[in-house]
Amino acid sequence: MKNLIIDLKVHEDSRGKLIAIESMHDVPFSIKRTYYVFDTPENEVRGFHAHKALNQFLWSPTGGIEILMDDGNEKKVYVLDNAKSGLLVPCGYWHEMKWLSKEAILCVVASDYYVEEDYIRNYEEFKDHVVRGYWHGNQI
Ligand code: T46
Repeated sequence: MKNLIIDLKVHEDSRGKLIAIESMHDVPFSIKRTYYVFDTPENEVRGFHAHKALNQFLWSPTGGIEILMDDGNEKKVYVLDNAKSGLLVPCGYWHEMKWLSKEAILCVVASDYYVEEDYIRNYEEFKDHVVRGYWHGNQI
Protein backbone atom coordinates (compact mmCIF):
# COMPACT_ATOMS: atom_id res chain seq x y z
CA MET A 1 0.00 0.00 0.00
CA LYS A 2 1.43 3.40 -0.89
CA ASN A 3 2.18 5.92 1.86
CA LEU A 4 -1.06 7.73 2.66
CA ILE A 5 0.27 10.05 5.37
CA ILE A 6 0.55 13.74 4.47
CA ASP A 7 2.73 16.00 6.63
CA LEU A 8 1.35 19.53 6.84
CA LYS A 9 3.33 22.78 6.86
CA VAL A 10 3.41 24.38 10.33
CA HIS A 11 3.60 28.18 10.59
CA GLU A 12 5.13 28.66 14.01
CA ASP A 13 6.12 31.78 15.91
CA SER A 14 6.07 32.99 19.52
CA ARG A 15 2.24 33.17 19.41
CA GLY A 16 1.83 29.49 18.59
CA LYS A 17 1.28 27.32 15.54
CA LEU A 18 -0.98 27.60 12.50
CA ILE A 19 -1.67 25.03 9.78
CA ALA A 20 -3.59 25.68 6.56
CA ILE A 21 -5.08 23.04 4.25
CA GLU A 22 -5.58 24.25 0.67
CA SER A 23 -7.26 22.45 -2.24
CA MET A 24 -4.76 20.87 -4.65
CA HIS A 25 -1.80 22.24 -2.67
CA ASP A 26 -1.82 20.45 0.68
CA VAL A 27 -4.27 17.72 -0.35
CA PRO A 28 -4.39 16.30 -3.93
CA PHE A 29 -8.06 17.09 -4.59
CA SER A 30 -10.51 20.01 -4.61
CA ILE A 31 -12.32 20.45 -1.29
CA LYS A 32 -16.12 20.76 -1.35
CA ARG A 33 -17.04 19.76 2.20
CA THR A 34 -15.68 19.60 5.70
CA TYR A 35 -17.09 17.72 8.71
CA TYR A 36 -15.91 16.49 12.08
CA VAL A 37 -16.83 13.60 14.35
CA PHE A 38 -16.64 14.03 18.13
CA ASP A 39 -18.02 12.79 21.48
CA THR A 40 -17.39 9.24 20.30
CA PRO A 41 -16.80 6.81 23.21
CA GLU A 42 -13.38 5.21 23.69
CA ASN A 43 -13.00 1.95 21.70
CA GLU A 44 -16.03 2.74 19.51
CA VAL A 45 -15.45 1.84 15.86
CA ARG A 46 -17.12 3.76 13.00
CA GLY A 47 -16.81 3.66 9.24
CA PHE A 48 -17.02 0.12 7.79
CA HIS A 49 -17.37 1.35 4.24
CA ALA A 50 -15.51 2.43 1.10
CA HIS A 51 -16.33 5.29 -1.23
CA LYS A 52 -16.89 4.85 -4.95
CA ALA A 53 -15.55 8.27 -5.95
CA LEU A 54 -15.02 10.42 -2.85
CA ASN A 55 -11.49 11.39 -1.79
CA GLN A 56 -10.88 12.56 1.78
CA PHE A 57 -8.17 13.75 4.14
CA LEU A 58 -8.48 12.90 7.86
CA TRP A 59 -6.67 14.20 10.91
CA SER A 60 -7.16 14.28 14.66
CA PRO A 61 -5.69 17.33 16.44
CA THR A 62 -6.57 16.00 19.90
CA GLY A 63 -6.59 12.48 21.33
CA GLY A 64 -5.98 9.45 19.15
CA ILE A 65 -7.84 7.54 16.44
CA GLU A 66 -6.74 4.29 14.81
CA ILE A 67 -7.64 3.95 11.14
CA LEU A 68 -7.70 0.58 9.43
CA MET A 69 -7.14 1.00 5.70
CA ASP A 70 -7.89 -1.90 3.35
CA ASP A 71 -7.45 -1.70 -0.43
CA GLY A 72 -8.85 -5.21 -0.92
CA ASN A 73 -5.39 -6.76 -1.16
CA GLU A 74 -3.56 -5.29 1.80
CA LYS A 75 -4.53 -3.88 5.19
CA LYS A 76 -2.64 -1.25 7.15
CA VAL A 77 -3.34 0.48 10.47
CA TYR A 78 -2.54 4.18 10.92
CA VAL A 79 -2.78 6.21 14.13
CA LEU A 80 -3.92 9.83 13.91
CA ASP A 81 -2.79 11.61 17.07
CA ASN A 82 -1.44 15.02 16.14
CA ALA A 83 -2.32 18.26 14.35
CA LYS A 84 0.67 18.22 12.01
CA SER A 85 -0.13 15.29 9.77
CA GLY A 86 -3.12 13.37 8.50
CA LEU A 87 -4.25 10.48 6.35
CA LEU A 88 -5.33 10.52 2.74
CA VAL A 89 -8.33 8.24 2.23
CA PRO A 90 -8.76 7.91 -1.53
CA CYS A 91 -11.86 6.30 -3.01
CA GLY A 92 -11.66 2.53 -3.12
CA TYR A 93 -10.30 2.01 0.39
CA TRP A 94 -12.42 0.18 2.96
CA HIS A 95 -11.86 2.08 6.22
CA GLU A 96 -12.69 1.65 9.90
CA MET A 97 -11.96 4.27 12.58
CA LYS A 98 -11.42 3.27 16.22
CA TRP A 99 -11.46 5.93 18.96
CA LEU A 100 -8.49 5.53 21.33
CA SER A 101 -9.82 8.26 23.63
CA LYS A 102 -13.11 10.14 23.97
CA GLU A 103 -11.32 13.49 23.49
CA ALA A 104 -10.37 12.58 19.92
CA ILE A 105 -11.96 14.66 17.19
CA LEU A 106 -11.90 13.30 13.64
CA CYS A 107 -11.59 16.23 11.22
CA VAL A 108 -12.25 15.65 7.54
CA VAL A 109 -12.03 17.56 4.26
CA ALA A 110 -13.77 15.85 1.36
CA SER A 111 -13.80 16.19 -2.42
CA ASP A 112 -17.58 16.21 -2.76
CA TYR A 113 -20.89 16.79 -1.03
CA TYR A 114 -22.55 14.05 1.02
CA VAL A 115 -24.03 11.43 -1.31
CA GLU A 116 -25.23 8.18 0.32
CA GLU A 117 -25.09 6.36 -3.07
CA ASP A 118 -21.31 6.85 -3.05
CA TYR A 119 -20.94 4.50 -0.05
CA ILE A 120 -20.21 0.76 -0.31
CA ARG A 121 -21.22 -0.52 3.12
CA ASN A 122 -21.08 -4.24 2.36
CA TYR A 123 -17.59 -5.84 2.49
CA GLU A 124 -18.41 -8.56 -0.09
CA GLU A 125 -19.63 -5.88 -2.49
CA PHE A 126 -16.38 -3.96 -1.86
CA LYS A 127 -14.27 -7.05 -2.65
CA ASP A 128 -16.32 -7.59 -5.79
CA HIS A 129 -15.52 -4.04 -6.93
CA VAL A 130 -11.80 -4.67 -6.26
CA VAL A 131 -11.81 -7.90 -8.29
CA ARG A 132 -13.59 -6.17 -11.19
CA GLY A 133 -10.97 -3.39 -11.17
CA TYR A 134 -13.63 -0.77 -10.48
CA TRP A 135 -11.10 1.80 -9.24
CA HIS A 136 -8.39 1.13 -11.81
CA GLY A 137 -6.94 4.51 -12.78
CA ASN A 138 -9.59 6.29 -10.75
CA GLN A 139 -7.71 6.73 -7.48
CA ILE A 140 -5.59 9.76 -6.63
C1 T46 B 1 -16.18 8.58 6.12
C2 T46 B 1 -15.74 8.55 7.54
C3 T46 B 1 -14.31 8.94 7.72
C4 T46 B 1 -24.49 13.64 6.71
O1 T46 B 1 -25.71 13.93 6.74
N1 T46 B 1 -23.62 14.46 6.05
C5 T46 B 1 -22.28 14.18 5.99
O2 T46 B 1 -21.52 14.95 5.38
C6 T46 B 1 -21.80 13.00 6.64
C7 T46 B 1 -20.32 12.66 6.59
C8 T46 B 1 -22.69 12.21 7.31
N2 T46 B 1 -24.02 12.54 7.34
C9 T46 B 1 -24.94 11.68 8.11
C10 T46 B 1 -25.17 10.28 7.55
C11 T46 B 1 -25.49 9.47 8.78
O3 T46 B 1 -26.88 9.55 9.05
O4 T46 B 1 -24.40 11.47 9.42
C12 T46 B 1 -24.73 10.18 9.89
C13 T46 B 1 -23.48 9.41 10.33
O5 T46 B 1 -22.68 9.09 9.17
P1 T46 B 1 -21.81 7.75 9.06
O6 T46 B 1 -22.49 6.65 9.77
O7 T46 B 1 -21.48 7.53 7.61
O8 T46 B 1 -20.49 8.17 9.88
P2 T46 B 1 -19.07 7.44 9.93
O9 T46 B 1 -18.33 8.07 11.06
O10 T46 B 1 -19.21 5.97 9.94
O11 T46 B 1 -18.34 7.83 8.53
C14 T46 B 1 -17.97 9.18 8.29
C15 T46 B 1 -18.37 9.59 6.86
O12 T46 B 1 -19.78 9.38 6.67
C16 T46 B 1 -17.62 8.77 5.83
O13 T46 B 1 -17.80 9.35 4.54
O14 T46 B 1 -15.41 8.28 5.23
O15 T46 B 1 -16.56 9.33 8.44
